[in-house]
Amino acid sequence: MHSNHTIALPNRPPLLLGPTPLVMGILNVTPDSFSDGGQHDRVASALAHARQMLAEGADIIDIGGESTRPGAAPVGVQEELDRVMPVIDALVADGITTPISIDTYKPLVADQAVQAGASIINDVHGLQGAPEMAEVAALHGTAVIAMHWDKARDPAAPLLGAVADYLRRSVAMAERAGLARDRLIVDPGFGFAKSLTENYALLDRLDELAALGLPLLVGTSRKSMIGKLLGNQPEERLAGTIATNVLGYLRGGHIFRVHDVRANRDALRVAQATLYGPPENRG
Ligand code: 7PM
Repeated sequence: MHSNHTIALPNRPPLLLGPTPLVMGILNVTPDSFSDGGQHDRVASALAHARQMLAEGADIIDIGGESTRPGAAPVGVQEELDRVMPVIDALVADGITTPISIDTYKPLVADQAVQAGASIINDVHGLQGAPEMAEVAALHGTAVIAMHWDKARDPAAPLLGAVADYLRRSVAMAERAGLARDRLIVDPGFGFAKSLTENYALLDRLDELAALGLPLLVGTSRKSMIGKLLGNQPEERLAGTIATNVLGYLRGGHIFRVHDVRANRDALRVAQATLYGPPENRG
């Protein structure tokens, strides 16, 4: 059911991906999140949120300066750096050794974040937005999450083939820059230029992407594919999120990007026990 992968990371033990699901906790660093007390308060609340997600069992912390959101106003490089760098510095100063991923499509932000201690680049442009991105990853030997987001996709072409072809191009871009394909994780990009029907078809057919031979990340947490179905607000989408993640796991997913770490992790552990037996029977 789950393919096994060892993903090397700079200055860290490798990520081991296979039957045991990994949970990536989302750490949003935005001007309006949590605090109006200025820079110091913002960093302090981000650090507290990261510590909480680690206590809840997060395996990776994903830091995003919200430059990458569909429909959001683009954020400048300096603004994005001002948001994310103090938080990465604070996590490192705090002695956190859990791998940090940087959610950015900007090579300069990725480069700075990795130099400060991030070991994974989470690129919603799948290395296809800027040729320098694959070079930054290759230079530092980071892992890369290549997500599918094709705003120019032909809506008449079959979705699964289009996503797989796009991700194969991401792999080719990585290899051309000297980044080995065994450092890549792929992600179908739920909610990114896809209809509701397409998002659910992608989830149901996630197993078909296993043909790429790479580990799969699932990012559905609190997204509108759940809210449109249930008619609820983002904070009310945990049950729906868990359903998508358990199904994504059943279809071969390895990493689950979530806001609510504990509940998703609990659900995924139960799913793992169902497929592979409880820990006492697994050796
Ligand atoms: C507004 C719209 C705010 C969309 C936030 C979002 C993914 C990601 C995001 C994903 C990977 C969110 C998204 N989604 N990175 N970054 N995969 N790899 O809901 O699905 O978090 S941003």
